[in-house]
Amino acid sequence: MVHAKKLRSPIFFHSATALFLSLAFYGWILSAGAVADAPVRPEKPTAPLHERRELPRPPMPGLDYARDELIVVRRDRIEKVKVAADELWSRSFELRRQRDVEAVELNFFAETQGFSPNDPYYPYQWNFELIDLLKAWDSATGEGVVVAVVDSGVTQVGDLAKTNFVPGYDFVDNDGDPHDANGHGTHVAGTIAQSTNNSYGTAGAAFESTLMPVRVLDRSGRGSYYNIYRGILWAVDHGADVINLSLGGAQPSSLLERAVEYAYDRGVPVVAASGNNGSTGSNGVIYPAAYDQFAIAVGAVRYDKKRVNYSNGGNALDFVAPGGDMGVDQNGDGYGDGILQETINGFYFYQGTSMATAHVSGLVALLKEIGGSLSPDEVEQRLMDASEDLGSSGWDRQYGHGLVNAGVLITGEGSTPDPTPTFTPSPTEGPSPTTVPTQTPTPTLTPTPTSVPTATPTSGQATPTLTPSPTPSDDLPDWLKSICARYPFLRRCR
Ligand SMILES: [Ca+2]
Ligand SMILES: [Ca+2]
Ligand SMILES: [Ca+2]
Repeated sequence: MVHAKKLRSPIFFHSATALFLSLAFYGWILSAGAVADAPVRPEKPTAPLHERRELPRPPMPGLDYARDELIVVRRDRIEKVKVAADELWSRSFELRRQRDVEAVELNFFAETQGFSPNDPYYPYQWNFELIDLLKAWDSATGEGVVVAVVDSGVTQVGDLAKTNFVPGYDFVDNDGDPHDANGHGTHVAGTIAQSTNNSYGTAGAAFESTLMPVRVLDRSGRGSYYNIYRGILWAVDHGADVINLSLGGAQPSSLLERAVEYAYDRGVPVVAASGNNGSTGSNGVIYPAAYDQFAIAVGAVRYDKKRVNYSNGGNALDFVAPGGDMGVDQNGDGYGDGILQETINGFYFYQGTSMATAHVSGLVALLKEIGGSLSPDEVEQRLMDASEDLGSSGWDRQYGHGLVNAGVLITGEGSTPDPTPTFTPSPTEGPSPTTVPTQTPTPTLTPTPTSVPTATPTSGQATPTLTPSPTPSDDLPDWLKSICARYPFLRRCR
């Protein structure tokens, strides 16, 4: 199993070297108008890991039942019988042989019949449940809202085939084909708008929104501030309604600040990653997320809603969203708790503030569908009103205003917004160009892909149903077939 610690691969600098490099790079970037491809950070990107694991068959919808109970229908009464979980089958067989028993059934659970997608890997998307997306989908799916993914490009993999796109641009190769040579941008795009309810793969947060792929990061997941600047401006000028920036660098830059200000001034919310090197000092948030006035900075929590140790905090942090923690399996599905989407080479769990950022961009798309022309400040206020306060009471450096919640954001129901006044970071604590990074400058603009479930998703059920549709194997004896028709998940029936 992979540990989050290892994934971060921090590279620490001797402070004198760091000072030299930061000054050198800052000066260079400012004057580097023509040098488009200067790397913004000298350190190596975090290497992708290649642990391959096959995803098991997703559970069938409707197969939720009490694991230690049988319902016995006798001629004159109905009984609920407690049994050991591993004896469900043998006990049901025994009971059925009793003379007065007319039927033995599992004690199934029913549920409300709101929209639930049929994507077979949806059951692995704990991250969507954590922010109550299902509740939002009855009212909003992002239709008509253009989300620019300014990233490593987007490749239209199988589970983006039914997703809406507008043309994008490739600032790395300077052409109109923003394909993804890294995998990061495609994964992020999946979280925002994976084709959903298409009986394939996973779901996306705002699956009827329209993606605008803008490629500014290369094959290794790196990109120059200059290209990022151009990408943001291009997205604004070409009709983006929301800009997702699952990227950032440790160095402040007037270029990046101007870019996010440009978007803000034109009413386009910019959602940006807080960084993955675990820094939570007052200046822990990376750039451009740290430009608090213009960008919505997003950190990461895991399944238990705790901040993940890689997630940067700081005065500029606004919200947290699910970013995942591959080092634990708190939801017990047999996989480290990453964020599962399809990327260029299959369905991967990734973790990072990049993933968290994509969730918030998706939520902004949902909000903009129903809220019309909300300004970036209004969007942020709505998110704030719909966030679940975590950590110390009110705004704090590790969780910002707390965990975003799509259900509350879109339906206005579900939890009580925290009325605490918002924190205003002191301007004197702001970054300066000569800041010596005391922590790792954020590794790359990429998160850390981890285990790779092999991607041959089986077709999902068209509609969840309360009775399983059995497919007993032909090898079974007749007497067993009839049992398996009712209880196809029993060990002897597989
Ligand atoms: Ca899908
Ligand atoms: Ca898990
Ligand atoms: Ca708090």
